[in-house]
Amino acid sequence: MKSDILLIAFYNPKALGVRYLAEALKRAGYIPHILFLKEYNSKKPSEVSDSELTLLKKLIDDIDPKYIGLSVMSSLYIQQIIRTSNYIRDNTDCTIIWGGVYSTLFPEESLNYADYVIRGEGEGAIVDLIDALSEGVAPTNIRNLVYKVEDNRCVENPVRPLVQDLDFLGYPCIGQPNVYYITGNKLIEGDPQLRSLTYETTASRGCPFSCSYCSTVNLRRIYQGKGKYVRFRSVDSVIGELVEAKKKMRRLKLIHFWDEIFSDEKSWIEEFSLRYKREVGIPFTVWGHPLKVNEWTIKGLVNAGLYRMVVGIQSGSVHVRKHIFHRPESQKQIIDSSRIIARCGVPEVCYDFMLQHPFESLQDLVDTFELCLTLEQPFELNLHGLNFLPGTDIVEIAVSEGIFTREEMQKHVYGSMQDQYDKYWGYSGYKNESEEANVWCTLIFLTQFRSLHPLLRRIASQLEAGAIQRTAALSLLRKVYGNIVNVRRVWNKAKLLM
Ligand code: B12
Ligand code: SF4
Repeated sequence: MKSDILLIAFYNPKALGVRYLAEALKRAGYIPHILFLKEYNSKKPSEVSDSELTLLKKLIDDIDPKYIGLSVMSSLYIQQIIRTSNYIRDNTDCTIIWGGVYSTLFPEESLNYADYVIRGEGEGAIVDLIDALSEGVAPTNIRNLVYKVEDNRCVENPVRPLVQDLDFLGYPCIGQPNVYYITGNKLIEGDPQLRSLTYETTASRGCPFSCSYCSTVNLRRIYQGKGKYVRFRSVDSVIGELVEAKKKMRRLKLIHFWDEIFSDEKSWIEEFSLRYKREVGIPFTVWGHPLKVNEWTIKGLVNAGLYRMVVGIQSGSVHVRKHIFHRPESQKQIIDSSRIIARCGVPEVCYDFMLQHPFESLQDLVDTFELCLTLEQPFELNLHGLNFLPGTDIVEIAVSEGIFTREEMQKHVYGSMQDQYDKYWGYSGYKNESEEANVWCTLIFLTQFRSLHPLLRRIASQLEAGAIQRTAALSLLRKVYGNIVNVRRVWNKAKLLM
């Protein structure tokens, strides 16, 4: 019988990457086990505890795998992965393989902790690697593989072409045997997905845009000349997966499409909206981009059951968007897209902004405020800070503009998990400490309430004329309306569940 392999995903019991890898390994005759280590917490994830590591050791002893694959998706919790990986190395004889976005972008650093690194899409490479190792063959010719040779030199094999026919990969595994979840100092057997109210999937891979703060651009560069980067599954495959998920998940209430940007391809949307409504019929959410919004697509999606759309705008300042974030959309295109979304009746719309980063002047905040006043209501705002992800173009911009030295930047991108999440949500760290900047952020936050617009305009013009604001009163207003936002969110969720 072919040997067992344990795949570990961190801070995300839904992780699609390991579920696709498990499917590929299963097809090749292996017995994949999946461990989801730690729950997903978008604001305050806790560190991997000693007793969670002990549970991991016990699990490894029980399964007795030869190979352990770690999915290293984000640099934000890289310290936790290193700690876990070192623990496995010190306490077992297993061969350690790292893969995922971080390992793809930083294979050499990853090899400090792993025996092998697989770059890019891993379905084909992991099967080839385990086949070779099991047969005692040197894996040196395997594409996507990165490994060390005797003089400690790191060899990076070329990546194989991108899988063009995504349907060929099948569906990400759910509800299979041999799935475990360690979180809150407990080990729970069984796939946590089966108990969830939501199912997550992607109908495509890749994104056509090139935002400077996003690792997607770096991934695309690695795959230059290796086939089309943005690829779509067939509608048939997506619907087939969702119908199966619906059968397995008795409590299923909502589907999240995790495509970086959801399709706007006319014939695809036409077929999808017809079949989704008929065969799946569960509300769903998508991520969108102002340049991918058109009346025809959004109407089709609403008709199919689109419940919530999150659209990245990131800044109302043309300068920040164009020159810092490398986002090509104009002010008019953003406003037009918000009108289309409103006209099509998307039930929940959320606009995403990254504020209070070191590139932002007060005028940029004023521009964001003005833009938010113009966006078609109703909408929610998701305001957060900027994470400098290692290797992204914005890191180079920050260094070349003298905002940070390379050493300071290193500290930022490899800061502790909590520090990084605080920078993302609390804007701390790079925070523009000026009282005025904070007031503008409060005004921006409040634009999601149309009834406040006359008051906000009055305060803004006083502010622009140099008048001092009663900041205590404003922060109280923000608190009150912040609570309203929270209650509205819970209420909407409750409505959906009912
Ligand atoms: C969906 C998504 C999410 C989802 C789910 C995250 C997840 N881990 O599954 C949600 C919304 C929860 C999310 C949250 C976050 N995300 Co996110 N997310 C994505 C997105 C758009 C797609 C990921 C996906 O599901 N792809 C489809 C699957 C099939 O592909 P895959 O996961 O890459 O897996 C393949 C390969 O990587 C490889 N592989 C993966 N694991 C392994 C393991 C082994 C052993 C091997 C051999 C191979 C291998 O093989 C897989 C199959 O081909 C990516 C963008 C991107 N292009 O990847 C960002 C991305 C991964 N996210 C990112 C970030 C920063 C985050 C957050 C930290 C944001 C925040 N500040 O809170 C959190 C972290 C959450 C978490 N615990 O991972 C960054 C990571 C970059 C970095 N350097 O850190 C990315 C790249 C986007 C970006 N901004 O650049 N995210
Ligand atoms: S649109 Fe989103 S996924 Fe695409 S490059 Fe920009 S931030 Fe990344």
